[in-house]
Amino acid sequence: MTVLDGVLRPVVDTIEVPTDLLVGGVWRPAASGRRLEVSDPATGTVLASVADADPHDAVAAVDGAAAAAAHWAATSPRERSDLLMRAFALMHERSEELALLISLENGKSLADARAEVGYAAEFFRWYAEEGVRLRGQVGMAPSGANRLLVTYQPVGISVLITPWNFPAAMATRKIAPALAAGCTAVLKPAEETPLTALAVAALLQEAGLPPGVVNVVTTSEPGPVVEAMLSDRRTRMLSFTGSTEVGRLLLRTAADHVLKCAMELGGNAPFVVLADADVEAALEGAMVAKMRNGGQACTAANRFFVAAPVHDAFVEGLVARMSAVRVGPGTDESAQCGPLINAEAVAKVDSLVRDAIAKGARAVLGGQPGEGCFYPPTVLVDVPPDARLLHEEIFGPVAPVVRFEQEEDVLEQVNDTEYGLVSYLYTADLARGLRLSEGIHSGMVGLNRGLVSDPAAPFGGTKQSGLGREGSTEGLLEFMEAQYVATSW
Ligand code: TXE
Repeated sequence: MTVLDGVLRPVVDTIEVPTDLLVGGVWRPAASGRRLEVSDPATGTVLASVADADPHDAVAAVDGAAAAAAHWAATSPRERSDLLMRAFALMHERSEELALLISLENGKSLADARAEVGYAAEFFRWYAEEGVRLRGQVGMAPSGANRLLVTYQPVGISVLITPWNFPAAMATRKIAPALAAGCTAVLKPAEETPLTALAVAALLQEAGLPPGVVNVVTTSEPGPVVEAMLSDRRTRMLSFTGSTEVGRLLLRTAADHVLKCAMELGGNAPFVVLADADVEAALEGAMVAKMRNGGQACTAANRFFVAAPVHDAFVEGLVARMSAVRVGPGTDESAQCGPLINAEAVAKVDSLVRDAIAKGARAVLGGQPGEGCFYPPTVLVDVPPDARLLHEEIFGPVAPVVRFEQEEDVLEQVNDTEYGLVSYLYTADLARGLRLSEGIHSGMVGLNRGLVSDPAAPFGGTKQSGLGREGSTEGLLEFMEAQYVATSW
């Protein structure tokens, strides 16, 4: 058990939470000796300090991944699968402690944190199963001259960069397919939530992770540290989840080295309620799509488009449900919505709400920041088309509602965004829903569902929401390269 400072020790007593870097199978401090403080967004209390890496540490982590690469790529799919299965079982065993840790450093409610741990663990299980099922192809060239043998090889050393909003699930969604594919990896978690990532790495070690297969680098300076990782000639793959802005920056660096990239970026999800929809079901879905993680999810419903005949009933129901949400520190068992991640996030949400109100929107619930990092559930109506929050990711518990008359007009508004991650659509007519889904430019559609995430499904977006998919077989293939052998017999 590693030493923890601050208040974390008495709270998380049964889970091993290292606070150093994991490099080549060894936990060690940053070369500079610097530390990075991690605090609870609900109270501002410092929970612990972790190693604060610089570019030298980043290169050492790539050294670790490189030293393990050949051996790991040569292990059998079954061996890799067994490790992932053990990690799955351990994650379940430790789910309460992990949920508490997530809730402490991220602020989300314990219910959301428990759901995240369950979801995160499923990636270990799903890829444990999928990794042993992968098949290549054999075909005959159309000319009949030769046979075409296609097999899949691990892409190589992968740099995994994760955000703070799902600190466990975003890590396992990348680690599990990378390991199943036979890749070694360097994980760089968000500076706000490094403890969960370190706990996941410790759990993998307990499951039997060989040295160097996963390395973890925590830092307060992601720019130069990630630059050093991506510029290292041994790195072959970048898997990133975060803002479109940073994603764009990293794609430029990746271009210099022609790295394979999987990018999960921002979203601006529309939530459309057609006139024939079951309003109660739509409200239930809306609460999940909007309020999971206090709205801090790339899949969060960002814009509500509601057909005129059901608009008032929907708004009334939404206000009733949103006003009943209990806001408080995530670790308080009765809280349903925790604080936002930090003061900047509160300022961003506030500026988006102020802008909408200045342009004519009305707050029928909330609309003013709370104490500290808390922002109350907010419902805005009569939101004009030029309000910034219809075009930018809100990342908070704010629901802007737009009334529409015609189905044709709503499709145009839905697609009027640079993002294309997920859309939600409620209608009683399945054929109509499927037809509309085809006209929506997004990688995922929740048809009469407010939650789309599933380890077995290809998660990802179109347009500026990203490149590639995570989860499902597609997520495994992101970490692989097809190799074709031409031969005659
Ligand atoms: O994300 P960043 P932030 C969106 C959301 C949110 C906004 C800002 O709208 O309000 O982004 O959040 C690393 N080089 N999403 O600032 O900065 C960083 O350390 C290399 C959507 O927290 O993109 C972290 O590991 N790496 C999103 C990761 O990038 C850099 C989830 C994400 O941080 C870097 C999070 C740099 N120069 C925020 N700068 C989603 N799609 O779910 C930062 N990072």
